[in-house]
Amino acid sequence: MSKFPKEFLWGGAIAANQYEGAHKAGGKGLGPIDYLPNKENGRIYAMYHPDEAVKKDYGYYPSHEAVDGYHYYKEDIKMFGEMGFKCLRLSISWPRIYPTGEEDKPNEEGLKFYDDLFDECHKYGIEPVVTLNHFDTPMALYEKYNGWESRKLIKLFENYAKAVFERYKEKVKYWLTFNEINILLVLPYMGGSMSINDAENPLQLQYQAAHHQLVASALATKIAHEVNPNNMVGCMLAAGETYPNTCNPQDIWAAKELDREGFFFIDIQVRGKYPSYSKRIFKEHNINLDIRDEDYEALKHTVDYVGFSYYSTKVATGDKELEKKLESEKTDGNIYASLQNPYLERTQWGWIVDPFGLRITMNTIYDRYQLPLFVVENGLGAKDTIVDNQIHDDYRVEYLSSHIEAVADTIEDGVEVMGYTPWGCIDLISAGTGQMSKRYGFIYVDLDDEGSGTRKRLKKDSFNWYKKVIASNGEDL
Ligand code: P53
Repeated sequence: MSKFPKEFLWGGAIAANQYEGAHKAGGKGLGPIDYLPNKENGRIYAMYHPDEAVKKDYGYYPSHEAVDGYHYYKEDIKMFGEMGFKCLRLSISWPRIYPTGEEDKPNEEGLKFYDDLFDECHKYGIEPVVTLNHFDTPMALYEKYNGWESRKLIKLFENYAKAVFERYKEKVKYWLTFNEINILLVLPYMGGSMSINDAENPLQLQYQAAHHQLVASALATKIAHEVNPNNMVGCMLAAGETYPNTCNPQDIWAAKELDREGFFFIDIQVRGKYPSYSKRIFKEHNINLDIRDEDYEALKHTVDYVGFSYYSTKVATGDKELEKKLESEKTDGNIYASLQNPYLERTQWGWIVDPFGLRITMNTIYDRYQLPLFVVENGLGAKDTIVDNQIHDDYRVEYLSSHIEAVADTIEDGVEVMGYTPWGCIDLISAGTGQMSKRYGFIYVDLDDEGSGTRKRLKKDSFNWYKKVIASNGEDL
């Protein structure tokens, strides 16, 4: 018997800025990703120095055409349908709807595009799961207001959210507000802020921007429920438990503190108020937030479920000397770097592979919030090779099946799980590196790191494997 509930939402996940391309089509405004170069031209550096980066002409920008989902979506959704997807997580590009963020009326061409896209999903019985902001705040708002550092963004986001909730009332029921909202503290430019690196007290600006997003997220949740009481709105955390490097209490504390950095956001989105530990953190870092009475009211509009991405766990130490010594040996991972974990393997990009960690992470989150969880990102970024027009990606199948097994165990632990949408169900541009060669998909896209290729689609072996997984409701792994 399958451990997964009958209505379990199997699917996949993509995001506008990494999938669609067509960065100026239909009146679209630009977003932050449109200014980031590929890895060879220093994408990581640019993410930390956006002021410098936006002035440069890098020649090639991976997001501008991406995998051309804007023109291929019918073909792609048909293939998702063939795999039996019950849902598709995708994002609406805010600058497609409000090119500068401040227009009086939404851009009809942008709205129409998503209308057609959602219709296409429903043709195959695929329920859209829609992220309102996946690294996609209109660039004009970065330039004019330093993005989310400004309170102005709250109202502008509300307008945008209201426009799409009303427009897609009959077509979309599942929403997520901000993708990996905790990214603001790690990669502020991706999260929606501009000038943080030169600031005297960067954390002051980051937490103020976070506050504005949290209020905006709560107000969007309120509107979603008013527009349609059946709407389900989730928050979205870049998750992954932090393990202590040893059983030294200092290490335990360091791990707890790092996890709280992310839980800070979700505590507010789920509980409707600031967590008690935030006072001490603000005091330690000399942070004084502008929080108004109306904000406290707004925050009371809490989410219906907790969405999260999971790629790996991380390891922390409270020993400052050791931390410094190991700095250069740290391994990359989804937004956070980590000390090595000697018990676990790593991917070609150095990310720790830890399926059991998914069960641990989900149990922690559920114990904390007792809300349904939705695994809205998980997956293996790997190089694929084509042999005789085939791609034998058994490594991807192994990664995903072990993680799905962990989700099944978590369900047996008593955790409510709504669904599972592996990241990049079709190959797309990597957020962290801008590479095409870091592939996650069941569907291969013919495109390389420099933007050359036909963008033709090709099924990988994992395509038929996932189809079987869905057909058996997670039994046949
Ligand atoms: P990639 C980096 C920067 C921003 C978001 O990551 C990230 C990461 C991870 O390095 O996290 C999420 O493409 C994000 C997706 C992203 C995915 O992880 O760097 O929500 O947009 O593509 C995977 O391999």
